[in-house]
Amino acid sequence: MTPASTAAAAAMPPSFSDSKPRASMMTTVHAATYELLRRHGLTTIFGNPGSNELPFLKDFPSDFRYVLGLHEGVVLGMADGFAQATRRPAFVNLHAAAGTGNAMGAMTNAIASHSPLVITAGQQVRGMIGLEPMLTNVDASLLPRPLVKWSYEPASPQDVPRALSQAIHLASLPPNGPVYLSIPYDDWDAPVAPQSELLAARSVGGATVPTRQALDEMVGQLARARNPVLVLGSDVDAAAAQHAAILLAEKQCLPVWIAPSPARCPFPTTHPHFQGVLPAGMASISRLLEGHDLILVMGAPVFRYHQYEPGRLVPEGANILHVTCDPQEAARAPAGSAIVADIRGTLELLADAVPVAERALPRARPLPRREHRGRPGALLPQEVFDVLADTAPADAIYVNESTSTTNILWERLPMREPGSYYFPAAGGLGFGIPVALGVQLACPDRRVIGVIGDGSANFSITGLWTAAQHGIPAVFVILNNGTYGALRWFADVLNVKEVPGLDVPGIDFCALAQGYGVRATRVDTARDFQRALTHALAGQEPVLIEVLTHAS
Ligand code: TZD
Ligand code: CA
Repeated sequence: MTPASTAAAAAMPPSFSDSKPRASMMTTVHAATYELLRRHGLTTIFGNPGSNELPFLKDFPSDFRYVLGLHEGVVLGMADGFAQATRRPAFVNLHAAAGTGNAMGAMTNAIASHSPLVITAGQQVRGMIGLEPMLTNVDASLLPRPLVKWSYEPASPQDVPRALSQAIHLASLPPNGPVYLSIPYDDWDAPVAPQSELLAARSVGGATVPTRQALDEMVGQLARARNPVLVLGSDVDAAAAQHAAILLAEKQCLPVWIAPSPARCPFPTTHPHFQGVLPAGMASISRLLEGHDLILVMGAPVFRYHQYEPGRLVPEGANILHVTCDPQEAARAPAGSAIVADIRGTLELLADAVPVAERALPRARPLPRREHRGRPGALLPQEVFDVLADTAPADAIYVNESTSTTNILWERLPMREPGSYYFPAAGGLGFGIPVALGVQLACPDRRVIGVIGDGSANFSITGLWTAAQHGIPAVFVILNNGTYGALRWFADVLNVKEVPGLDVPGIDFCALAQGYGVRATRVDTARDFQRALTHALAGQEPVLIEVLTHAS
């Protein structure tokens, strides 16, 4: 600025600025959006940028942090872990159609686990969308549609802050879940609509609890039941309602199962009422619950099956009473009566309303034997979990993506605290590494241990780079058995032979980790694993431990 222009500016009469439009009317969509995000505590942006996103990211405010993932599956997974562990919405920024497409595998898990994700993607400039230039998101709102609760491209720049406000509220209204907004990149400098500042002050609540009559009916059904059982799902943990589940189980002397294919741990596995995780097949579930006349299912779909096992949906003479936060889950269940309600509110009311029952205490679940036959050159999966049980802190958080060893994990790992376990709710792989990072960012006072198969790890291996760059101290235990173990098991279930593409030999995970800047070590005995794990847990940086394992 020349001295003359400085003088001219200084000489401007005060009335000059008064004659401008009012400050709020001059606010840009960009400024209003960051203010809205700030008000909602969404100051961490998980993203991978492209040309369409640069105008959104310009002048990045210093009170925000950007967590870069090198692939959008990693970006979405990190946000998913962060949202689940904080039990709050997380913000994602993807690149248009290609970036959204890369993230969609991870969205299958996010919608199934009711993760509140506010997913945004940049779009080409409004004036060119119809010409389908490079990096256009053609039919943007259609692209992720089955995997989000709501998908939208604002009809004008002025609609962007309002649409974002709608997205944040929808993501965190029950059932929580991902939402998607596509935003053309010429919207950011546009002025906002009048009174946009009212958006940031809004609050929208949605928890509903059963009516007095419905609650009395539930209490009555429990009182009349001869042999009731409690089946708890992931949403009990998502709702931070473990304490109420424990109280209900103890007052009513209920045996407690975890619903099939759990994505979280809703009940302490060390509790004497805990019976285990139900298998993911109709016939097996009915066999295990045989003899119960009331099956009270809280916070799970009825049920998340995997293998097709034709058989009874419900054991003979049993009734299902199902409480879920998700109307879709309630409506699609094949049997039982369902109530759509807030899981924590309902559990607390119910636990309070029921009397102390005079039933026999449930039998304790048998614990697995600890002796290992021990074969040279590699560990048995059970040895891996016994070392983890002996060595990890009592409040460790496990992110499990070792598919063929999941049953062994549930038998052997003690998980006492809420928020101790995460697994891909829809079975989509690529979850483990990024979700471990997101959970570790959300819970700096606890240690996250990713237990990840060699097959699964490769779907999002680039997450190791983010771990190194941000110094996120998760420990990655890679179980390297050289194969897609779960698919070998499934081939047996289906009785199919000679299937190609099931082995993944020749991958050096230590070299991969070091290439991305993460310290790594390879072990093939329980002793060395224990030593490596102890060392990793003593430090404060990410470490990868490649454990050679026998197929289970
Ligand atoms: N691709 C994606 C995105 N999700 C999937 N679920 C699969 C493929 C299919 N799949 C499974 O369902 S389990 C599995 C595959 C490939 C094998 C995983 O192998 P792993 O673990 O090494 O991680 P195990 O313990 O050897 O099974
Ligand atoms: Ca494997």
